[in-house]
Order: sequence, then C-alpha cells, then structure tokens
Amino acid sequence: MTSLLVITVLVLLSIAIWQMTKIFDLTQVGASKEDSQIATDNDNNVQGYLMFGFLAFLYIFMIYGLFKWGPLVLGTPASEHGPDYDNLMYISLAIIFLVQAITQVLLHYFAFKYRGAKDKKALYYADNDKLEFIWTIIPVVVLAGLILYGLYTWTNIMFVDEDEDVMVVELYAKQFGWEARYAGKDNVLGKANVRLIEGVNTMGVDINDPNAQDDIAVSELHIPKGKKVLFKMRSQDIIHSAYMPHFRAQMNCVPGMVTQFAFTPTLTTDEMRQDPNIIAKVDNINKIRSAKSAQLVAEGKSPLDPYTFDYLLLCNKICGASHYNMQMKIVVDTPQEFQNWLKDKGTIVKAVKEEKAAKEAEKNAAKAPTQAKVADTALVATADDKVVVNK
Ligand SMILES: [Cu+2]
Repeated sequence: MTSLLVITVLVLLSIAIWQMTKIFDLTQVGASKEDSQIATDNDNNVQGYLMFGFLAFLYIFMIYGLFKWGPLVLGTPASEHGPDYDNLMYISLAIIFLVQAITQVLLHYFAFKYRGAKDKKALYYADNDKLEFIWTIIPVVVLAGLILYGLYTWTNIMFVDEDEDVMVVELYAKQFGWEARYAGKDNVLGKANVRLIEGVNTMGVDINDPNAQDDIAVSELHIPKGKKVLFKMRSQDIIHSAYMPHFRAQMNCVPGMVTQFAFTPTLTTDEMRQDPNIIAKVDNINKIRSAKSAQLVAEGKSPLDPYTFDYLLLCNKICGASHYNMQMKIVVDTPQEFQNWLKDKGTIVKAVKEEKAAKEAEKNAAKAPTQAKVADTALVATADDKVVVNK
C-alpha cells in the first residue's frame, strides 16, 4: 500500500515538472535563444563530460559496493567440493571484473574523444579483418576455457559413484517447511507417495514396503563429518529448492520426481563456530541485534536472543508467503556424536503403528462410556415416562 502511494506521488510529481517546463518554455517565446534541434559544440562538450561523470559514478559505486557488501560473502566452505566451487566462482568473477574495468574506460573515453564538433568529420572505415579477428578470438578462447572448466567442476561435483559408501538421506519440501528421512540400516529409502500422507506419516511413506521398515523421520538434520551424504529430494506441493549455502549445495525439489545432490561435510558445527570468518559475522550480527534489543527494551518489549552460528537448509525458490522462513537446522557432528544422536530415534513404521494403536484405544474408550450413557438414558426414560433420545 505504501509503495503504491509512493509510486503515485512520483508519477504525479513528474507530470507536474513536465507541465512546469512546458509553461516555462511558453514564457520564453520571442526571446533570443538557441533552440535548434541540432547539437551545438557546447551540447557535445556537455555530453562528453557527462560520459566521464557516468564512468566515475560506475567506478565509485563499484568500489563502494566491494567494501560495503564484500564481507557478506559466504566465507569458508564446509564441504569437500566447496573449494572447487569457490575457485570456479572467483575465477569467473575476476575475469568479469577485469574485462568490465577495461572496457568501461575505453567505451567512455572514446565516446568523449570523438564527441561531435563543428569541423570534425566522421571517417568512413569499412572493416579491419585483423582487429575483428582479435576481438573475436580472445573472448572465444576465454569463454571456451571458462565453460570447459565449469563443465569439469560440475561433473566432479555432481558425480556419485553408485558403489561408493554413501549415507542416503531424504529431504522432503512443502509449504513451508522441511522434513528429513534417514534410510536406516539397509541404506535404502522406502517408497513414498503423497497419497499415503496420513496422521504422523507426514511424508507419505509406504509402511508396507520392506525398505521402509527402518526409515527414520526427523525435524532437525544431523550429518556426520567426513561421510558422503547423498540427499534425495522430493516436494509435496510446488517447486522448492534445497539450499545449503555453507556446503555450496543447491538442488530443486520438484513434485512428482526425485532429485539428488551429494556432498561430504568437512567441518563440524563446533569447528565452524571457531572459524575467524564466522566469528566476525556472528559478532556483527550480534552488534545489530543488541542495538535492536536496546530499542525493543525501551519500548517495553523483550530483547532478542543473541545469535549463535548454525548451518541451515533453506528454500531458494520463492514459494509463497512464508518462503522466507522455510528452513531447517543442520548439525554436523563427529561420527561418534552422530551415532549417539541417531541410535534412539524411532522409525516411521513404529510411530504409525503407535498412532494406530492409540486411535484404536481411544475408539474403544469412547465406545464404553457411550454404552453406559445409553443405559442411563433408558433408565431416565422409564423413570420419567418420557422418551429421551440422544440429547
Ligand atoms: Cu519453498
């Protein structure tokens, strides 16, 4: 609503300025004034220097952006393939940065140098094969190199050896949250289908499937350091994207199909909390939080909790109103801690059976008092000689 109001005000303001310039022009009628449609030397000079002004703006904004937002980059990668991924990105960024820095200067300088002047004539210059060859072949070589390097990195990251000892974990996306399922001892996920979702079986696991018998559902994801984890992603409703930025991992979750991504975590949550980059980030966030807390306390509200670092699984597809909050905590444990954490988690099959039994018991309990009630009603009816039917 506020933005609509702001846009309306801006539109009205521009119309007002436009009308005022028209009125101003009308008041100048008859005065001696240069109003030719052809640019004069003065016009050309102004345009030429404006080009330089724009170049200065581009560079100042670029340097400002580097200092202001540069520290927001993700920092130390926490997965085995993370450094390869970062190298590819930094090399691509460095090339883009260098090329744009050079071409911007050339573009703006030549626009200034060859600005219009009264006695200057344009030179007719048909073509130059040598020049065209140079400015075609250099980008071709650089881009081909970059693409090949990208393809090589991509296949390395995405390749999962079927015989390799990997731990299979399912990530299930839905508006607006995540659930995870461990494949259990057999390391094979049981079949699942959205039509089987019922009660505690929120992921629609087929509890009659032999592979599903040892599957475990959790709402907080733990993974062991140094073990390759193969994530199988599903979605219940629309396209989501499983995004684990610290591990440099992202994969779309598409309804009706299973997608996958595998990586090996290299730093436990505790180790990552000791990382100088993360310490600096956490300090910065807590500085912002304490300023906000002081404000909240002044307003008589409760202050914010201090922030501690945790790995996160986020959704990276704008999937609806609460998309921003679609996240799940990830904890990287040492292998021993992970085993301890997992060992007392119950299976989905067990939870479904327990729910069924509880429902059954509830039904029986509900049935018993109803029978007693019927008997009472019958008694009342005979005593008062009235028919009392199920009030
Ligand atoms: Cu989402």
